[in-house]
Amino acid sequence: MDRTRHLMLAFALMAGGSLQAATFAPDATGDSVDALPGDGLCADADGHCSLRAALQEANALAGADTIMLGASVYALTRAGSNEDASASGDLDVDDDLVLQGAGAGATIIDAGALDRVLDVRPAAATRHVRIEGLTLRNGALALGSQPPLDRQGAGLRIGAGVDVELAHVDVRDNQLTTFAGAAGIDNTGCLVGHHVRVIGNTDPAPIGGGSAWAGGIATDGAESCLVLEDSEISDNRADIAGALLLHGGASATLRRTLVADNAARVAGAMHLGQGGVVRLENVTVSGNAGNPGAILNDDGTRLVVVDSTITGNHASGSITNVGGIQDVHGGFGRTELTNTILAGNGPGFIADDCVAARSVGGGNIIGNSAHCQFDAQADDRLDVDAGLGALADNGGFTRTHLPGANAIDRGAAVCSASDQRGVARPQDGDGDGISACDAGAVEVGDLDAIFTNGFDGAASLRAPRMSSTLSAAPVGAAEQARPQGT
Ligand SMILES: [Ca+2]
Ligand SMILES: [Ca+2]
Ligand SMILES: [Ca+2]
Ligand SMILES: [Ca+2]
Repeated sequence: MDRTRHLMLAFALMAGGSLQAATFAPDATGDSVDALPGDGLCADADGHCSLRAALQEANALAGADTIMLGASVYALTRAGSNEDASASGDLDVDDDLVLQGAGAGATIIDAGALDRVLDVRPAAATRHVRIEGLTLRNGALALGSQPPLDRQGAGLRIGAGVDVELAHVDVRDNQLTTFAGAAGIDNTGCLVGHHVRVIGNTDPAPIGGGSAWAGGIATDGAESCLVLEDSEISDNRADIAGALLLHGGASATLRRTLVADNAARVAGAMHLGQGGVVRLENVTVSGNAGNPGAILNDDGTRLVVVDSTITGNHASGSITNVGGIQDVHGGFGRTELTNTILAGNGPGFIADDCVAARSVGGGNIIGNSAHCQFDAQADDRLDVDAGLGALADNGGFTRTHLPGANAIDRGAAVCSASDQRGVARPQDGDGDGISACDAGAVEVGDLDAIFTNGFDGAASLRAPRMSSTLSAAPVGAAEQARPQGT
């Protein structure tokens, strides 16, 4: 974009009044600063509009502006962390904004390990920021680089009072070596996302030798919120929680989401504490390693797990209490399971799959109920083989485990409207002509004959049928019909 067009955008802004939104489309991938923030002109000293210059301008102009990024790598090269006006280091967002890329695989903002990538500053009044179709990667925050309360979120930090929507955004390969906070996303505002992937964010120190609290996402405070749908949190690593840390009374909801292969000294996947309500619905928690391997429900949080699969999580370290879910409340705890498979976790010195949980809606499979203190309903199935397949692409946005005969059409009386992949529930998965809920995050139907061809678990149980509701509603259509970002 030439200088004239930048100027025309500025005139359009002024002609429409001070609150009319401006749109900036950077024409340069270099990391130059704006020559005069606030003049409505995205232009560096050479007349080019960079991402940083566009952001400086958008911050300076009142109202919700839009920055449109093309399919390029936008590398941050201006060293100087702990600066909050987008002049150096990370990119600071200090006003309502839409930041739109050309897709997570195409538009990449790379911090080159010189600071965090993106910092959405706290706001006294509610602020709305929408980020779509891009990747935030290679942020790095190191010990001593920031004041004590400013050491968080190497990929993305969301300040208090800000609503951030993420759509088709990857936050990956960010590193945090400081005390507290998360390597990937640190959130004290309200984060709502769909098709978000938080992958490979780590404290680079060995497990047990590091100090970053969360690998993937940390959410702090009763005023915060976190809702993720059709998303993935995987391969993250830190000290307290590999994937997700909730504290200070924070609540969260994950739907149709995969949490896999995260690791920590404490909770391999999730550490939940200090109150709040955490809801997992059509979620797979698989292959995480820590103590416990999957989820530590600590200190007053209510954990509601519905239509989910929690398997293959490993108790690791010098003390290995529980492989799956550990609720420290004891007795029957504050962990509530409905139509969920909790199996194949361990080994744990106390228990393999769980300590202290109650069945609410029934239909659960507990693979090893020994020492589980599980408060069961009549239709829960204890100490049976869930027959789970390997974590694999079975359709939908995220990988899943297909269930076996003990789960298919033998779940709870009531389940959610679709499974983790977006396949409608319930289906007739056992071929007896009656549709019934399957336990766990996957509802088996005719479509799975495609994915399980030759797999002798679930597929062999199903008699051929002439038609099904699934054939009329393939995964893609179901995905498009789903409400998003709510
Ligand atoms: Ca603005
Ligand atoms: Ca900065
Ligand atoms: Ca079924
Ligand atoms: Ca059936």
